[in-house]
Amino acid sequence: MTNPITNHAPQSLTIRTPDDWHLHLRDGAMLHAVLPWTAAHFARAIIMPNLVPPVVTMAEATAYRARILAARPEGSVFQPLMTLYLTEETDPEDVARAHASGLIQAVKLYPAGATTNSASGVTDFARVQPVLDRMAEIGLPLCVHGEVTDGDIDIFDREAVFIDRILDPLRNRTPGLRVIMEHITTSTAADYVRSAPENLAATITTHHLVINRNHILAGGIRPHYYCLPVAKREEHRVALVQAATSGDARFFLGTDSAPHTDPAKLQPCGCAGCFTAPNTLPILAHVFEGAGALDRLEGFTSLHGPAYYRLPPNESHIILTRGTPDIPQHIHTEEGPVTVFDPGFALDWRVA
Ligand code: OTD
Ligand code: ZN
Ligand code: ZN
Repeated sequence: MTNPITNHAPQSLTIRTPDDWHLHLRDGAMLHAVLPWTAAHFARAIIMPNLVPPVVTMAEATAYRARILAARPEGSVFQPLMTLYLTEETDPEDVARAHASGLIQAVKLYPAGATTNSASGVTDFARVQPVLDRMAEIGLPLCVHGEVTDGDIDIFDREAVFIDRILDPLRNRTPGLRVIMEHITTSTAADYVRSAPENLAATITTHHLVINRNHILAGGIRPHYYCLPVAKREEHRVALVQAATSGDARFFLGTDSAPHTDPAKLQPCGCAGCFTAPNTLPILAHVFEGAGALDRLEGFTSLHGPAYYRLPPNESHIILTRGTPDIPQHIHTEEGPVTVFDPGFALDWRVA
């Protein structure tokens, strides 16, 4: 099935309703504008806590969850799966309570300064060890933004250096801690995930399956492709497609859909993030079909994630059909327009 445009190409595909295991919904007007796009295709999503100020405590996550539920479109049953933002002041008992109550599914580790709104992240990893130990004890997963932030490390090397200097030592001194490497961008990270027999998985974004660094920088700079971790060489994109389409249950979808208004992106120091919530499923169908792996799409979008998070897969299904999806180039928000990620190829799958 290497040529998708044959008469034998499937015309429809029914899969369990997908979940998004890494999503930025923001707050206020932006939350209201972007949530319907995710709720239209996804049953659940792991909600990233990098608001300003960040979602650090159980009380803050409770309040944020209520705001998300209130912003759902009429009739939507979308479920936000909450996370707490790990800081050096995080109280292990607050985390344990939030987990025991069913409120949170994970804690998110940002190295300080690694990405958008990560200033309150971790600098001294010894100071968060009691939280990590408690999480290992209660089986609560840690989502990791895996990049070092040292100014002397080249931005294209930050993920690989993080694995050696931070992540591998952290996992070794915290036996039993269940880790998700978020938005992996390199073959190095994919290989590292494969090397672990247990307690390690990775999310892969929509955009890192599609763009490499040339798409951002060659022939003019394209701010809408700038995100963190920054896209790497083509060989790494190919390795990510291989991992995502392999059927290996350690890899699953986390879109990292991260909306910023056009004015925030198109300036001398523009914001990082790609807004992929509206067209992720058509893009993924295209990528998986191109890899001859349409039959593995459901695992990536709907089965591997729940299995790792120890949640049941969704009972409901969605149907993808052949045809051009109706997706705008940008959406309007009270804060300004937000450009939808352009995969650079025509989409011929849509969600029925
Ligand atoms: N990367 N933008 C954002 C977050 C992610 O590292 C991430 O998870 C954001 O805007 O919140 C981005 O490029
Ligand atoms: Zn991140
Ligand atoms: Zn993110």
